[in-house]
Amino acid sequence: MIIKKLAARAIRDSRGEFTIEVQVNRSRASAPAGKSTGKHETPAYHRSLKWNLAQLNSFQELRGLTLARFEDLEKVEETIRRKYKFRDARKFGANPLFALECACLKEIAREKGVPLWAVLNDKARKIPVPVGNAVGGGLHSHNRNAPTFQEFLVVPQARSFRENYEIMRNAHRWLKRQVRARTKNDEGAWQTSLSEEEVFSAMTSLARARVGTDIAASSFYSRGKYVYKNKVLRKREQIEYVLKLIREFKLFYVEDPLHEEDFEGFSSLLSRAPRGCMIVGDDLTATQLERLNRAIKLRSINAMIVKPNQNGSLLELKRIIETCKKNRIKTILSHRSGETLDNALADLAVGFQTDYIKTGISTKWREAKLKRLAEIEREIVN
Ligand code: 2PG
Ligand code: MG
Repeated sequence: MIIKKLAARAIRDSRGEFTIEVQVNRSRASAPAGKSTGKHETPAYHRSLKWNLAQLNSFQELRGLTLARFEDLEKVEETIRRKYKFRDARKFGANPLFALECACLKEIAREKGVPLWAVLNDKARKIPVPVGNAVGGGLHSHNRNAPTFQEFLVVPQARSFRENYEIMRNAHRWLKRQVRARTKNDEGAWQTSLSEEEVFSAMTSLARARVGTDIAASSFYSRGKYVYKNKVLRKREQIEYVLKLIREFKLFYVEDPLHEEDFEGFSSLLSRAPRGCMIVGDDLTATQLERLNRAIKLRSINAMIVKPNQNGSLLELKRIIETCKKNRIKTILSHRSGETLDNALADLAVGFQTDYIKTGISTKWREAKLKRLAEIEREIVN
């Protein structure tokens, strides 16, 4: 594939905010946007969205590049480094870099007549298990009385993706009444006024699914304490509280139980958590290899969220996922709370063979990824 046409434009995401879409020849890709962003994420843009759009629209040096496989993204990154004298292409901005690289991969796939996942790994056979956000609180909620925890997650237990999707949809439907919800939040999860414990309690009766949560603890951590609606906990108390919830509600998946700098707190929690319970880093690791290496050294996590636009470079994403696999850390490829209709996340999860994919359950932005996963399952089986 030779880059002939390169264009970038601003489009609106699911929250109605502007984000970037990049077109390479006939393929387009876009980047999502987070709200509960980690402090250590790669900045979304170099100067601004406007600056990155102008740069991409006049980027002559990228035109004429020949790309045939995933590893050729190195040519794209090298061209960016050279033009701007950056030591690292990610300095260009995570969103434009990710959208550009993803559009290149889509165009390679289109020209070859293969699905996108096959450009990453044509031997991929496993469809990741979906982790679906069913009930929400924290920063993603517009309800003042929402629980402090950000996400209440359904982790279905069937063998096939088709069945898993069905389980998640049923759980989402059933939970509406259980949590007395009328509206959905940014990710299509139900908004509720119930407490953390009440939501977990409803979720324990779900059939064929385990229960998870994204505590997103950095979002309510202030001056050394965890500030809830109705209580304030110190670090030690927060660890005890999370352990109590894990035991009482048999939580299978716990993301960001402590704030984003507390590698030690994560390790003491992990060392006391029941076997098989996933202690997941998101804001802690922020999809950065150095932070993953630190988490490995300190045994802080046994699972990690990987968000393409928390990093920007798909080459680096591959290194991160490989490092996780080598160290028996489960991987979860994840959407953002502000999403576009791009469904590439599904192909990336299959291509990278991550263990899980966190995509939400309801609304068209989340369904785009889930429907694509169902389609990939059919492509792989046939
Ligand atoms: C998270 C994400 C996605 P955001 O914290 O895991 O659910 O939120 O995109 O707002 O960072
Ligand atoms: Mg998170």
